[in-house]
Amino acid sequence: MNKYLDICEEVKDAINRKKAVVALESTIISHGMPYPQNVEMAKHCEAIVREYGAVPATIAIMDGKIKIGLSDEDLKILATAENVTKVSRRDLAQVLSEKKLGATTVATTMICAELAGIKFFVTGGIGGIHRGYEQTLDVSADLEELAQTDVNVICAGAKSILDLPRTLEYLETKGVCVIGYKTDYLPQFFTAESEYRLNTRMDCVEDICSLIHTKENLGLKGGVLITNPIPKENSMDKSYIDTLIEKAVKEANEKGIKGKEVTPFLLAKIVEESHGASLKANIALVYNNAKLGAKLAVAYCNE
Ligand code: PSU
Ligand code: MN
Repeated sequence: MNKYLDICEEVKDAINRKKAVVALESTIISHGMPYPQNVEMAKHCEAIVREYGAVPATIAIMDGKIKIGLSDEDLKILATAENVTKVSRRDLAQVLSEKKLGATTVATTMICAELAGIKFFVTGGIGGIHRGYEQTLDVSADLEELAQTDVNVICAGAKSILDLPRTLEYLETKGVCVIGYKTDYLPQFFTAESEYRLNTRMDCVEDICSLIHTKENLGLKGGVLITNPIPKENSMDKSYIDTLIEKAVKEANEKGIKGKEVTPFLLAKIVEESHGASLKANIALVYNNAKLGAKLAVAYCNE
């Protein structure tokens, strides 16, 4: 086993017995949502994964180790500490070697999950190509990771804080299969639908698992991206949320926010401007993803 891995007993046992395990990220806790909703979300996500028959494995960087399977106390630290580093691929070796406290992004959670032998990973939304990419070259490392790391990611699409058509083009170029679960269109995080048509739609977990097995048998690298629309009853009004997003992106530009600060800034701004309505939607879609992720992990093991 990799010397940096610190896997809790329950997760280790499930991996060894080839039982269903679902990885969960921690940047969504430390940088994606305010306290105390972030820690409640993290705990309830784990409960949902269990309810659907899989073992949850939340991942973070602590004390020079990649910790997989966190205690309630660990979750509270990530949710409240001021000094949590947002760890993407670039930052992983540094944060480990300096023994700093780190929260893993989608990219880094994929790296760590693969090291541990975990095949499925649930998040809210992935990073992508930012608007204004022509000037900034701001492309999330999440996209590169999906192209090279064998972990399948369940998300609610991506927020329109990003340039979604370019994000889809990039994923196509990198050979990432994007599946719409019960939808023909890319879910747009806060809203169930968008105008961006996907190449692949699947309506049951068995079909998705069969595609994943086929990809693996072919030796094709990278993760499959399963996009799961926010439930209808939680879906927000599109023109309302789009207005808030426009405003947040404009403010980020004016303030000269750059690099890894961009996404957390936009997420916090949108929560503030919507008086918490976007946070409620965000939490609902994560729960919905946790359910689908657990079902997929179980179906994959049963094949
Ligand atoms: N998008 C969301 N919520 C999040 C993130 C993205 O809607 O919490 C987090 C994820 O951890 C993702 C990271 O991997 O932000 C992307 O950051 P960047 O754009 O700096 O790559
Ligand atoms: Mn970026």
